[in-house]
Amino acid sequence: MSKVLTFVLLSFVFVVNAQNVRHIETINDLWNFHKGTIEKPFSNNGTIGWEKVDLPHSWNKLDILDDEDGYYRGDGWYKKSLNIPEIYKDQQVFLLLEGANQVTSLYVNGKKVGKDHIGGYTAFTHDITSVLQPGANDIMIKVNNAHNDEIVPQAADFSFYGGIYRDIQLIITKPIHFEVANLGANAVFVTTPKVSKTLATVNVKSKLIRPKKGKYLVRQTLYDAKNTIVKQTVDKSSFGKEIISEFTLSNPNLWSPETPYLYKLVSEIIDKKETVLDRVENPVGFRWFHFDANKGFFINGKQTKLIGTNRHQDFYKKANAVSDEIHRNDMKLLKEMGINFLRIAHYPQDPAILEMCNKYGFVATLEIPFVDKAAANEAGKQNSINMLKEAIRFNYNNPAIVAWNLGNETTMKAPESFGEAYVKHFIDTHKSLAATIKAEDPTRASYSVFFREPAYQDQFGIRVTDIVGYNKYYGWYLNELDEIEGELRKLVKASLDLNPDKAFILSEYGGGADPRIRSYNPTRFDFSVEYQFFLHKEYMKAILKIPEIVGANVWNYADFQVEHRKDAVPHINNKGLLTADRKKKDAYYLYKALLNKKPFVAIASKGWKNRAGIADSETALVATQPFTIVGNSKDVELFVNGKSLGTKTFDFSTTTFEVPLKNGINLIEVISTQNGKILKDFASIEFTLQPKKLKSTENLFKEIAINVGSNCYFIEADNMDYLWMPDQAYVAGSFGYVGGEFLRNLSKKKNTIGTDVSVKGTDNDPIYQTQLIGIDAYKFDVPNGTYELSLLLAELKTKEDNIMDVKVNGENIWSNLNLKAQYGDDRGVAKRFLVTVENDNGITVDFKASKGKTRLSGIKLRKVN
Ligand code: GCB
Ligand code: CA
Repeated sequence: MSKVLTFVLLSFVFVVNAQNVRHIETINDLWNFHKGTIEKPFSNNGTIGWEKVDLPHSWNKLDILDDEDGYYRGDGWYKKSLNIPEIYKDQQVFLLLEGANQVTSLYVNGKKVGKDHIGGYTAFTHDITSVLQPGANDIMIKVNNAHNDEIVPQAADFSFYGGIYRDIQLIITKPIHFEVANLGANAVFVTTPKVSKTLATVNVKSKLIRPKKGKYLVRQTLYDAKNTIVKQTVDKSSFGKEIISEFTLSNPNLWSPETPYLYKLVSEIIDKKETVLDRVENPVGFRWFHFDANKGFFINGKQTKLIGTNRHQDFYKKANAVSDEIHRNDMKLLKEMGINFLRIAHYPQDPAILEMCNKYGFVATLEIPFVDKAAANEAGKQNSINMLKEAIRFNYNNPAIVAWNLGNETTMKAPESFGEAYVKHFIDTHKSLAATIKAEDPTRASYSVFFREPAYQDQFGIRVTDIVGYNKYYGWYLNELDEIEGELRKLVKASLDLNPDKAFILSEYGGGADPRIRSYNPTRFDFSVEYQFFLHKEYMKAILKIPEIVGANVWNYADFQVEHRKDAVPHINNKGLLTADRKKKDAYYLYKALLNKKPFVAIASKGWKNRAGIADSETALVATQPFTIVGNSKDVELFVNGKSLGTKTFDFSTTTFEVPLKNGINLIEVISTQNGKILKDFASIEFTLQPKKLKSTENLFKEIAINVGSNCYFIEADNMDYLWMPDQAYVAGSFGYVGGEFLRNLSKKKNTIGTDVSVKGTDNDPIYQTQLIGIDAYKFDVPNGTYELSLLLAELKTKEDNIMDVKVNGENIWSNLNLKAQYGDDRGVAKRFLVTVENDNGITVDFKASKGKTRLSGIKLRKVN
């Protein structure tokens, strides 16, 4: 009893003391920033013309998204005057930069400090004590994000944003302290060499910066999750030597995805009088794990299928300058979705990410940005090794991490195409990196991720890590949805045939979805939210069926910005389950229904609020459309405008109702019960009912917009959610096209609808990217009246000349139209015409080519009078 009391008191004393032994503060506010090179950086020219910025900061926040190719890659300068607080006598002062992309030089009072830091994603620390002066100190930091042959990434499907995009910490210690700058920023290394249900060993390696003389001790104190001391040891330190502290704990609370129990380890330097001189905290999680190539991943003896996502550090219009709050919110949304696995791709990320992986129980892998291609020269190899060491040392004490990944799709650019010297460095880099992982951290698996068939990698002998990952986009870049399971089985078998003991992770899979694109007839590469939903459903079925897929990560948690991407939204890779500004897409709810353990039901498409459709019949005042409901209960009842449509049973957490929708607001409600708990979701849908016959007197025609050449609806998000309907072949009494074919993308054996050209002069690329080629006419069987007719056109990547005439009801409205000659390449053009219909014949728009082919991307008709 009395012992417990002493411990409680002790811990109280420590907390008070803690303030006094190591000072850490962020210095993010009010930097002066200048983009570009500076002739005389240290001439006293002040900061006139400099911009005031706060960290995290990137100078590429907006230039990724504009219509111009490329983004600024060069120097950026940060400058600040800093008064260093006097905390201790003879204090040591450090600057820790959590991340700056990608070469960073530090100058204090005009003097260069240390070497340039190479690599944009790892933390590093400089000791600035010797260059400080009393009072104000000039801190200048130059960051450069230009391409550099000696630094990875050389190429990748993400943007290499420049800037100091993570926190800077000012760290002040006493002259005696735990080493701060050990290749990065951590020098206390915690492992748990033996863990079982009954006993765990903790091993702590540390190094002291201390005077030769004097007796200094290292005290390790382990606290449980209630902040109660459960163990304490004290070890002697001798000058210049690493200190190893080791102790055991019986009946440890184990860390696992279900119960991510964390202890806290406080490492202190004390003197004979037990005065605390320095203090460092680390999380400790007790778990043991292994990968079995046939049976899967085991943690604490329990087989656990690892399911989760990949994640980039990227946010809409913020580049990579993402706050800790956003990082933590991402992790919270993933927790809500129910994952137990996170691939931190394609580079080390903010400490906030791993903090939350530890707390939420996400098993994690972490990698360096050796992506697509090697920096194939000696310096490039050394830089890669160094980066990996920094990554491992800085992130070492996170129990969530189970594997270090040396690279991603490193054979993306066929090595042999760069010649022999490249191949040699390339192979050597893989081997050295794999060896570095084993040397730095034998407690975790080494890992590498590829995308080509296993045999391709083997010709170079680069499948040298403990486990392997594959990125495969069946049902997207290649193959159709119904081939996913078969293809995955073949791939896993090929990998295991070559290396029977290397566990297989499906490190990436997914497909793009633009929340503005919706379809009841989704097809591969149409970027509809619905296609993405079906794709993930097929993948999850297959992944859960194949035991040799030890783990899987969706590509990607959220959409991210890439300069060179030309998808539905140019510059955005939209394979996210959430948008780049973190709005949930339908597939997010599917995963939540499948993975999260709490009772859950949702209308998957509730984010799609403005809808339209053609009335079921000439006299009907409703149009019937499918609604998919997701949930983890047995069944669900759906109500539309208060009327029940009955109850349906979930199959693989999904079920679909055919719902009649009337013109105006429709309230959809779903109700389900699970273990006596009532679950509900609802959506309010604003519906535009289009008459089946445009001359209907019950339901008058007002306006229609058609996404010509597409099976998809398109929502003009930045235009009051204005809705474009999918196209149809002409139906008498209604509307539609006559003649022509949907434009298809035939490259890379895709044969998909539409094309992936970034269209100039518009944000509504998907309207223009889909079109009818060789169209003869577009017809609307509308009543007499005056109409506003809009035609949307674009000539995308055409070679030959195309000239056409457009007529309405026989009258020329647009003659000798040569889009390319008159408007330039790849530009969206929209024109409005007034048309009067008097003879009951409706509207026929005729297209006739005098050279090449006719085309049409979108058409809109509005009755004016
Ligand atoms: C991959 C890459 C990833 C890309 C992704 C894609 O395999 O590893 O960086 O973003 O494919 O979307 O194509
Ligand atoms: Ca179109």
